Amino acid sequence: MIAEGKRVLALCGGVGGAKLALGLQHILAPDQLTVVVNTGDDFDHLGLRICPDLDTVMYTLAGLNDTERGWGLAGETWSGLGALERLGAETWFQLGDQDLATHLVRSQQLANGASLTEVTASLCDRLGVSVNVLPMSDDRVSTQVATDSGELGFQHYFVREQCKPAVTGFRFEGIEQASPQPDLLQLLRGNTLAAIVICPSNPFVSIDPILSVPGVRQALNQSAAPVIAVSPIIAGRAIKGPTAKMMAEMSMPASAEAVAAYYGSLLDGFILDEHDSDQSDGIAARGIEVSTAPTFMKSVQDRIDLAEHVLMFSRTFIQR
Ligand code: FO1
Repeated sequence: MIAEGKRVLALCGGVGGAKLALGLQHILAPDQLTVVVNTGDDFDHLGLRICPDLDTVMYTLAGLNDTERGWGLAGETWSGLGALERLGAETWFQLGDQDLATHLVRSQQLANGASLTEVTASLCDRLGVSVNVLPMSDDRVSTQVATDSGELGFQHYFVREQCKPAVTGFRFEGIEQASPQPDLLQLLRGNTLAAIVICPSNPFVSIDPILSVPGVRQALNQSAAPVIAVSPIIAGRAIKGPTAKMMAEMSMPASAEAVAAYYGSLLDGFILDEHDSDQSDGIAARGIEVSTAPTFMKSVQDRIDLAEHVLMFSRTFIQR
C-alpha cells in the first residue's frame, strides 16, 4: 500500500481513532505504522495511573477490546470493582478485573522510573501488538474541561458527569512544559513519512492535545507528507462521544465542514462521509483537497476499507 521504507503516522484518541488504526494495521507491515495517542485523558485514580486512550488503542490493536462497550477488555469481570465498593472506594470509574492488571503494571513500572513510552512498549509487547504505539509525550498533560458547572478534569467530565455539563473551552494542564515523544519528532522531521493521518477522533480533546505539545504542530506543518484528516462527524452526529454536543455548545455547526475548518491550514486533505458530500465544495474552497468515503466503521472490513481509502487518497498528493 505504501512505498518501501515509507511509514504512516496516525494521530488518535480512543474508540473512533483506534478503529481506523486497526484498519491501517491490517494493510501495513508493523514497521510501516506508528500510532501516536492522546494522553490528555490520563489521570490518577485509586493510586493507579490510568491512560484510557492508550488502553483503548492497545486493546483494539491486540484484538482484545470490548466492541460493545467501546472501552476496556472483552469478557471482563467486575469482582474487584464490587470489592472496592464494599470498602467505600470511588466506583464511578469502572475498573475491570483484567483491566486492573494493565493499570497495576503500568503504575509499578512508572514508579520504578520507566517512561510512559517504555511502559507502553512493554505492555504492547506482552499483548502481542507489534505496531509502534507511542504516547504523545512522556510528560504529564491533563485535559481540563471548562463547563457551566466549573472546570472539570476530563474523566470527571466524561465518565462521572457523563458529558452533561455544557462545555465552554479546554485547557491542557502541563502542556507548556511537555516535550513531544522523541520518536514522534524524529519521524515528523525525517523524510520517511508517506502520510500523516488524523483519525476520526474528537478534534478538541483527542487531537488538539497532541497538536498542542510544543513543536508538534510546527513539525506537522513542515513535514513533506500530506496531512489527511478523517471526519469524526457523519450527518451532523459524532460516530461516538461528545464531539457534536461540544461543537453545538461552543457555537460551531456540528458538521464535517466545521471540523475541516477547525483544523484549517494544517490539512492537505479531508475525508468526509458520503452522506456529507454536499459539504465538499465548502471544504475545497478552503484549499483542502476533499474525498468522500463510507466512514462509519461497523465491521473490521469497514475499517480496512477506510484505511485503504486513506492511503489511496494520500498517494494523490505524493504523485504531485
Ligand atoms: N468510560 C466510561 O464511560 N466509563 C468507565 O467507567 C470507564 C472506565 C475506564 C477504565 C479504563 C480505561 O482505560 C477506560 C475507561 N473508560 C471508561 C473509557 C474512557 O474513559 C473514555 O472512553 C476515554 O477517555 C475517551 O476517549
